[in-house]
Amino acid sequence: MNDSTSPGPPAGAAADWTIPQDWARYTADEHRVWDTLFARQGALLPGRVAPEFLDGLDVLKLSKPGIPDFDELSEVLTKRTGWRVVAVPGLVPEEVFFEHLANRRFPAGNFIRRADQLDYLQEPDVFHDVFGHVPLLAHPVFADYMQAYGAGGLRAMEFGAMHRLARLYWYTVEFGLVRSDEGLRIYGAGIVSSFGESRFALDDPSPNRLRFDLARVLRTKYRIDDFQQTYFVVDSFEKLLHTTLNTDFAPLYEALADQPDLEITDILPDDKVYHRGTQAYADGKLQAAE
Ligand code: HBI
Ligand code: FE
Repeated sequence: MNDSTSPGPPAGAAADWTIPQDWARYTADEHRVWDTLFARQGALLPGRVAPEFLDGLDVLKLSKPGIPDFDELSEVLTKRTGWRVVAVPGLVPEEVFFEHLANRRFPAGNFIRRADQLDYLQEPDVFHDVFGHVPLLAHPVFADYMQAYGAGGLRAMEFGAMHRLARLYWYTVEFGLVRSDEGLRIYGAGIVSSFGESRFALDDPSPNRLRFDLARVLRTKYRIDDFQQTYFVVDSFEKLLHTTLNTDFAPLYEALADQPDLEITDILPDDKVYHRGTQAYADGKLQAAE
């Protein structure tokens, strides 16, 4: 009996919205799109991306040409961190998504963008999900964070705090940066899988880069249709996991209830600022839009 608020699974999908990946169905063109995207990011990411991401690519043998077979991927991944990759037709309702993460199942789109859409993505496709998200699931600490996030998401729904957990996901799992001895590094899947944003996120003077603070992120709005205008930097994956596991979210939600949301480009007096953005990109876009 599914919750009346969310639609049931589409035809052909199981109650948890999973579908067969049907790997044999992919065409040579679709495999070629994956190879093109992989080659572009593979050339761009070394020196930009957290080294743990590259280790994940390596361990999961993702440099093998063509769209990965989720069963093969899950074989290796479960031995490492207990995670599996399951195929879904696209975005799934929040509670279905959290339930999968809480059980160490990563729901990955089984479709890939067209060759004329390399840089534009409506919904997370197999390249965003598998190239962007899966390599870090081979890293034990990050794998535990993702499971803790899923469990936290299920609890957040009871507090009506889903929108806050969505922000935490957005500013870490999707668009997070991490500190390293050599400087800031990318780890968010939304950046890692994007040719343009893999450079913008680290090099462009436009966006803010602020030190991650849980309460701060839970108050901060985000946008889904363009490059981010603020990135949050975690000290390490260990600290991100520790914070998530050791925070009692209920009193935190209480405390945040009467604090106003923060605009995307806001910088607070007690923010630790790695870079105060010029916001030129956003202004440029806005001018273009006017
Ligand atoms: N469904 N397949 C899929 N992939 C996602 O990344 C995803 C989702 N549903 C909801 C969702 N993400 C976000 O709302 C998260 O913040 C929960
Ligand atoms: Fe994603």
